[in-house]
Amino acid sequence: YGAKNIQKLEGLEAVFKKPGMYIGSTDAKGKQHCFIEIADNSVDEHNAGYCNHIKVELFEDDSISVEDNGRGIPVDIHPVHNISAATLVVTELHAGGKFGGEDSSYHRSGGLHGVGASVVNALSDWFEMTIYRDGNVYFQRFELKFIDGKVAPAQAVDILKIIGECDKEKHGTKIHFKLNEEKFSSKIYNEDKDEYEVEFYKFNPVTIKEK
Ligand code: 0RA
Repeated sequence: YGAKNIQKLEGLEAVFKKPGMYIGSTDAKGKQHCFIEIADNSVDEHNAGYCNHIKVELFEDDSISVEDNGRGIPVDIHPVHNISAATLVVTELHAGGKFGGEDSSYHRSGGLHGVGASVVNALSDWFEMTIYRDGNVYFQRFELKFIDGKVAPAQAVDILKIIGECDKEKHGTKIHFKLNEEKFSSKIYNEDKDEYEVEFYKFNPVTIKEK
């Protein structure tokens, strides 16, 4: 574990300790914000012209999945960090802005405060990323863990791995996460049901599924 990794862990611990600093609040609005952070990445991919379908599923365990048919988060190994680009995106604070530099297609256009997927990962009991690219299905799961009595958010259960094959033509990204209930005062994603419905309506079709 190099100094760089320790830094990263501290960053996500800070998110877990003071979520409001990163997502505004820890009520239903804050949960909604987390969903939007994830959905915005897919919307960005749509705006870039690579994705024409975004599917959102709200599960009975209160977890949410967002799946798009974009290019899929890049899976190549970062030469400096020695981990996959996709892992960096979901574990490094503001990785979206830093990752590829000026020319990178990896910059955010939407986003409320641009805090990104890593913040949502830090606040999630579990967070799963599935990427479809070049006929391969890549998968990585993260969990919130307590190590020596200290919280360690977004701990990778394993590295990003190929778990199967898919149609060569298939490409896209699916993020499925369950926020940590103790961090949020609300069970649901918006106290105002109308507004809740409106926010999700943008991402129709929405299905509610049993996990
Ligand atoms: C940067 C480059 C490429 C894809 C993405 C970002 C990307 C990120 C997310 C996050 C959620 N859905 C996404 N879809 C795409 C593609 C780079 C390449 O293939 O050359």
